[in-house]
Amino acid sequence: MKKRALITGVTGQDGSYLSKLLLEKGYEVYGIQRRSSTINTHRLDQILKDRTINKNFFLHYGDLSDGTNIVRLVSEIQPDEIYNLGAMSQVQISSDSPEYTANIDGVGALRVLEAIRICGLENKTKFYQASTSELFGKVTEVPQTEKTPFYPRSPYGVAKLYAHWITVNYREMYNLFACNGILFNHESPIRGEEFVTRKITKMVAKIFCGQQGVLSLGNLDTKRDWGYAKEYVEGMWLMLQQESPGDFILATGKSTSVRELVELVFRFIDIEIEWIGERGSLDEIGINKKTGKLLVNIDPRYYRNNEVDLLLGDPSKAKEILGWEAKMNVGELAYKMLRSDIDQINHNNKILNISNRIDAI
Ligand code: NAP
Ligand code: F7E
Repeated sequence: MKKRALITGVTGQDGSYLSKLLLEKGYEVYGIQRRSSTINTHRLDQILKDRTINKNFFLHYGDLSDGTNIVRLVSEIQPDEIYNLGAMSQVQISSDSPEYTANIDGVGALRVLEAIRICGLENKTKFYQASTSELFGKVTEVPQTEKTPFYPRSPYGVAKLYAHWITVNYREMYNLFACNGILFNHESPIRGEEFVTRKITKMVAKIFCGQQGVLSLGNLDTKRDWGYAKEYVEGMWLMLQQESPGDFILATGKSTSVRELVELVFRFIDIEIEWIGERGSLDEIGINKKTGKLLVNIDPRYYRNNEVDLLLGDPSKAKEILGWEAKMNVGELAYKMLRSDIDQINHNNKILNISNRIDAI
């Protein structure tokens, strides 16, 4: 019998990488897809077209706000593993839709956990919750470990805090094999375009391909621990393969500011950014040092009221127990994303020479 995995959020960045990984491992993968008026399965195209694996891949319509739908799917599929990746995942937008975010990102996790109980699958189904470094928010120590106190700074962080603790509670109350993966930022060429890494690589790709554009950003001096999503989904799977359940940080252990990332990505296309104006002010701009052309400006719309200034994870526990370690550094990751964005718009086959530059960060 093939193992069966059920994935909420299957159409997202992680859902796509995780589906591929599990299919390669011989699983039957069942994904919950939201009905939408436009096609939302583009990240799954590769899988859907690949006949060697798509026969084990099944999409079902559903929504984390719909408890009866979740119960029915869990009852029909009888999954060995559930990965709860579905979420309204944009931190800033969670302030515009706090109640919706609480319902999906917080109570959504409870609905899945209850579905396992209602279906009597406590001894069969293992549960993974997509927890987040946003729980640390206004950090109380650096680097953050599994023992660092939480201090979320957004409706997203608070909703995920509920999901995190209800997962721990179901583990302790019902002996469920339930794990929280406290994942630090992880990115890829299929990262949503509203996240800062992809926003940067997409605009730099446009500029490289001769299109006009200025990169409008918010706070340049926040720092994130950025890793590669494809490696992180392997960590999710490893958590559910252990003898006993637990909570694990996945991170690279290195932090980079948005400003450094901007400089790095422009350097890949041979542009040196010079910053002009008061550092951290709304008037600060980034220009091409050689030509004086405006390339970066600050747009207050992207500033956050409750900014999370610094995230830096300590992945020692994952290394020790799971044997998991991030391999790709932020330079290689940014290059990979830029290369992919250029390939999507570039038809004149310019070659990017980035030798030595990845090491520059
Ligand atoms: P993502 O690309 O934004 O994907 C989110 C997924 O959730 C999409 O498939 C989305 O469907 C689905 N979804 C949204 N609302 C839903 C609802 N009401 N019911 C069911 N599904 C819904 O996010 P990601 O980067 O893959 O992240 C995966 C998970 O890890 C999320 O829970 C996120 O909060 C968490 N996380 C991410 C990171 C990171 O750096 N990437 C770090 C820590 C934790 P549509 O495609 O239809 O929108
Ligand atoms: O912002 C700053 C912004 O939106 C990163 C989600 O996957 O990771 C992600 O959340 C930083 C922040 O990701 C812009 O203020 C500056 O400090 O790419 P982001 P995030 O908020 O860290 C966590 C771990 C998750 O769990 C989330 O689901 O960049 N920043 N200027 C900007 N950010 C954006 N989006 N756009 C800007 O123009």
